Amino acid sequence: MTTSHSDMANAIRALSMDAVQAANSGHPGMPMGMADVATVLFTKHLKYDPAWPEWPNRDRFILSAGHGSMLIYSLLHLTGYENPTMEQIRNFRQLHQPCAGHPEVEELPGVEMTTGPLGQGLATSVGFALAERLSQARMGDVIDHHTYVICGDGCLMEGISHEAISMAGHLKLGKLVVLWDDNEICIDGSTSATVSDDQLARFTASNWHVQAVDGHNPAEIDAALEAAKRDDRPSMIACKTTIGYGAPTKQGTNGVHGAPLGADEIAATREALGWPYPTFEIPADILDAWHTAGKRSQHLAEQWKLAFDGLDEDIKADFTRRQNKELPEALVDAVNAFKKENAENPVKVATRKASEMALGVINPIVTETIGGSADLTGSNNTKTKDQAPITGDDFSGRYMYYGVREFGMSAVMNGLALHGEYIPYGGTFMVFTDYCRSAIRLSALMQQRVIYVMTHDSIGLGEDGPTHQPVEHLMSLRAMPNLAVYRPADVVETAEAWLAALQDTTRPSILSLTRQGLTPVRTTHTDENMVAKGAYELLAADGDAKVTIVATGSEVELAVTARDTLQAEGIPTRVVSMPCTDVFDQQSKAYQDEILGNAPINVAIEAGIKFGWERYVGRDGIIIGMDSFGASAPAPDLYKHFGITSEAIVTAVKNRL
Ligand SMILES: Cc1ncc(C[n+]2csc(CCOP(=O)(O)OP(=O)(O)O)c2C)c(N)n1
Ligand SMILES: [Mg+2]
Repeated sequence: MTTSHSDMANAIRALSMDAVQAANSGHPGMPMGMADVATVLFTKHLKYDPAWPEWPNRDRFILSAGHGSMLIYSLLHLTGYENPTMEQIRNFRQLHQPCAGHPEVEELPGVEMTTGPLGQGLATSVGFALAERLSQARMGDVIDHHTYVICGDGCLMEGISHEAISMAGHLKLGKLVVLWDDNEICIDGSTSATVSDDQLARFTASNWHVQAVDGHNPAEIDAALEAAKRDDRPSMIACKTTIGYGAPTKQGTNGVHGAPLGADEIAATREALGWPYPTFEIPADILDAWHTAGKRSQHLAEQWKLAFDGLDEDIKADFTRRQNKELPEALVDAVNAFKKENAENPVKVATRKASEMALGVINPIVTETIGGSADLTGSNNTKTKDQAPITGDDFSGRYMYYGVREFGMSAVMNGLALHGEYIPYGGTFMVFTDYCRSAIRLSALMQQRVIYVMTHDSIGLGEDGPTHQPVEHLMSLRAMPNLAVYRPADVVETAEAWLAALQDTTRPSILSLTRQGLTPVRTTHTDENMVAKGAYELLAADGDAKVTIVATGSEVELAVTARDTLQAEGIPTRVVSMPCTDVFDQQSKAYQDEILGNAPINVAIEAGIKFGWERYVGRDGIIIGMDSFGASAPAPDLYKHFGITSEAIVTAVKNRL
């Protein structure tokens, strides 16, 4: 006897409503509404092997509507992944349990990314689909998979959906398939109150293939998925569904979006669906049918392993190295040679230029970097000579012209990193980290090595004025957990920051780089990566230190000049360069004490908000920085106007003596 489609879909519905009820919180409506679509996808189309979740050529499935997390937990359990177990599903949303409120990538194999911030799953899926194209261009058909997304009304209302749809259409990402849960319900009620876009026309306008189906009709869903796979454009399937399908009095309303159904409604739903089984119980025949579906692609995974084994040794070794996040051995020596050359022949350049110089060494060696910029390539200095552009017709290149889509770029970079073989880096102006921020936050939360090249990092950018001058950005980014913000002071420090960022495999980095030229401060070579310590003593005091000046990036040279003046006047002064507070905070207390020292007078200087520097110089410390937005004028005038000068340091110190 074959198990019916509806029995299989009802298993998802039952687990979802029961888990939400047990947790007394969560979102039953979406999984119940999309159960039919998900059942067709996971039993007939998605290529995956629960016994080998990391299979590199698996299809990727992204639940962009992350609030419907019980959908993916149900699917993983039913198809036979080791986790979540039924016990873990019973512990939905509990501490130290893998079935978190929203899906978290490091909790469960099979969850490809952390979702919940609406729209970002959709945008990140563009990065997954792009990574597939890049890998196929490099390795041939051994990488050949689809990327499927389930998104909701909310995902499509978010602005980032436009960036994502536009990029995917432009890049002709034909193996990206989006299933839209077209249930016409959001939290506040009917979507008719907030949106009247013709979504199909919107996707069509961006060069997508579109279809509309009854999301409760398995044959229609199946046929649409077939057609989507045949078409060489990215595909969107609008699936008309009833949110909370099966709940007699609550389905089709916002009441079922994000609250437990309640015991009575659950009993009535069991009745209505013809699901007489007890809470958290799946009859053996239905579970068997799901397990069988879960084994559908196992032979493909085995064939893939043989095909992979047959590849050239070099290609295999390189692929495995990238997947393991190991860097080519030649990198460290090459960076050290570059540092030595630049310490011995120092040049005054902007750190954005220094970054380009460093990339000139890094990119030919680390061939997994995928560079890019959000339409500021010439300003961010992100492209090196050896990088050809990636286009919809040729994915062999290594440089993405992301267009003016900062948030989209950042989400795509997350997808590139999550796919497993690439180290994405991308640039825009530092002030527009605000546009990227939610994706930066997901890079950090998901522990992904994404490198943000953020140039024009202070009032030092000059005439473009306060709209373009970051002020609070550095400190606010430093406040984000698991993000390393590097603000190097010259060419050598920039190279060290790049190396540190590349070597940090479980954390994104921001490189905060100047527009204006900087006087070199590191003119004695050492192989040691000083930036990787977070902070270090750049110049010792001549005598018993009376003053410690802590500075970052473009202000380190001001600290050096101030030290010269103070020393000349008999005031022993040390300079600490602090390119990365995040890394410094992780050093031993002994190291931190040694670097911060015990001089009676402590100064911090940075062309950014003063807020936060008390942490390093104490409440009695002198903090030279900003309290307001910037202004439009030449950079030297602005530094004077805002009092961020070496003279200001000297005067403040003398006032304390
Ligand atoms: C960026 C973002 N804004 C707001 C929310 C809070 N939120 C979660 S679900 C939701 C409504 C989503 O509506 P829809 O996508 O139609 O989901 P459905 O109610 O159909 O399940 C909102 C506003 C969020 N998770 N992310
Ligand atoms: Mg909805």
